Amino acid sequence: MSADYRSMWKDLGLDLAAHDALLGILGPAYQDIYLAQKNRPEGMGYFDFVMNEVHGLRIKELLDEKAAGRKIIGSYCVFVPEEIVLAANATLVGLCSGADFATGEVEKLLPRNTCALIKSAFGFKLGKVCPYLESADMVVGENTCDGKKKAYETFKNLVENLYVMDLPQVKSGQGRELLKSEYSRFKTAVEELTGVKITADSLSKAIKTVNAKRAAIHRLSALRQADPAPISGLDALLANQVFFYDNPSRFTASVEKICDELEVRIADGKGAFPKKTPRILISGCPQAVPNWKLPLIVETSGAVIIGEESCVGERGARNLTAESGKTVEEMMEAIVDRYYQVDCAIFTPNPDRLAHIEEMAATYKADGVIHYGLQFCQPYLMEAIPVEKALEQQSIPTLRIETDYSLEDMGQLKTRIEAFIEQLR
Ligand code: BJ8
Repeated sequence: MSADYRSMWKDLGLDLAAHDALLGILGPAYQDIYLAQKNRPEGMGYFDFVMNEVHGLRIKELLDEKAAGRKIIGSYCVFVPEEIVLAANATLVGLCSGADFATGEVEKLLPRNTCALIKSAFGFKLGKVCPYLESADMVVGENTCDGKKKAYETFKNLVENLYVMDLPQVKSGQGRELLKSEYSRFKTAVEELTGVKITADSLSKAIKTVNAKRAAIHRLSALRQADPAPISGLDALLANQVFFYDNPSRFTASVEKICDELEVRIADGKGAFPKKTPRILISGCPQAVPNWKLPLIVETSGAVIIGEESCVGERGARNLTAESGKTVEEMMEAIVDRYYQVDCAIFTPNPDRLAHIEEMAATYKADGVIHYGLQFCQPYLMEAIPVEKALEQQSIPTLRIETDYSLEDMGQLKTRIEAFIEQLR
C-alpha cells in the first residue's frame, strides 16, 4: 500500500491488529495467485493497483466523497440498482466478501451450516476488518435466499443503518409488481438519506453510466470467445470483482483499455494459455474477493476459464437498462425490466438460468462446465442437479462441486478437477 492509512482505519473503527492479520494473508496470496501468472495483459496493472489499494486509496476516495457531502451505500446483492443510488448523488459499493473471518464469533450468531458468503459478511463485521462496511451510510440487505433473509434479522443488531429490500421469488405479474414497489420504496429511502431528489436528468445520466460499465464488461466477455483465450479466467474474474468497488467511469475506461489490448492479442494469435487449452465455463454461486480458489485450481490444472455464469460475472452484468425513457416513471419501469431478468436460483421455477448456461457454453465454446456451489447454499446446490442432467443430455461434460472458503479441500478438489479436465482433452 502506497501510504500509511492506519489512522484512517482507526477512525473507521477497524481492529488494526485483526486488519493487519487479514492484509498479511491477502497480500502474499495475491502475489502467489495473480502476479505469478504468465502472459498477463499489461492492462491488468490497473487492477493490480486497485487490489493493492482496495483498503487504502479507494477508501480514502470514499471518505473524501463523504466529506464533500456524498453518501455511501453498501450492498450484498446485484438486485440493488446502482442507477438509483448514482442518480441521488450517492456511491454504491459491494460488501460481499470471499474469506472466512472471526468464524468462532460468527457461529455464536449463525448456525454452523450457513453458507460461507453469509458467514463472511458477519465475520467481517464482528472482526471489524471491512472499511467499506464501516464507511457505509446505508447497508442494503435483500430478501433472497432463506439464509440471507433470516441472517439480516440478526445482522440488524450489528449494523445500525441496515435497510432490507424485499424481492420476489416467482416471476409473475405479482412478482414484477413487488420488485417495482420495492424499487420505488428504495428510491424514496435513498432520496431521504441523501437529501437529493432524483430527476429525469440525473436518472438518465446514472442509467448511461451503469450501462457503459456493463457494456465494457460485455466487450471483455465477448473477447474471451477467442482461442487462445486472450485473458485468464483469474484476471477476468478480478475485473468482474473490481466492478463492485471502483469508481464506475474509471472502471469503464480501464476495462475498455484492456479490451483494446486484448483485440491486438487476438489479432496476433496470442493468449494467456496455448491454443486448444481445454475451456471451462463456471456456473453457480458468486465468487467475491478474495475467493480465487476455484479459478486458481482450474488454471493450474491445465484448463482456462472462459466465462462465469455468476452474479460476479455474466448473471450480474448482462442486460442493459433501456435508455429511451423520458420521465422518472418511465426510467424506473426500464430499471425494473432490466433487473427482473436476473435469473438467481432463488426464483422458482428458474428455467432462464439453464437456458443462459447453455447459451454461454455454446457462445464461449466451452468444453465443459463446472458448477460451483457453496456448501449449505440450497438454491444453487438444488439447481445444480437438474442443470448437470440437462447439460449432460446435450453432451456437455459437467462437474458439480460443493465447497466453502477454506483451503482444506484444495487437494481433493484439484484431483477431481484434473480428472475432469483430462476427460475434456
Ligand atoms: S442475485 S446469487 S447476489 S442472492 S451463496 S447467500 S444464495 S445461500 S449470493 Fe446472490 Fe443476489 Fe442471488 Fe446474485 Fe444464499 Fe446461496 Fe449463500 Fe448466496
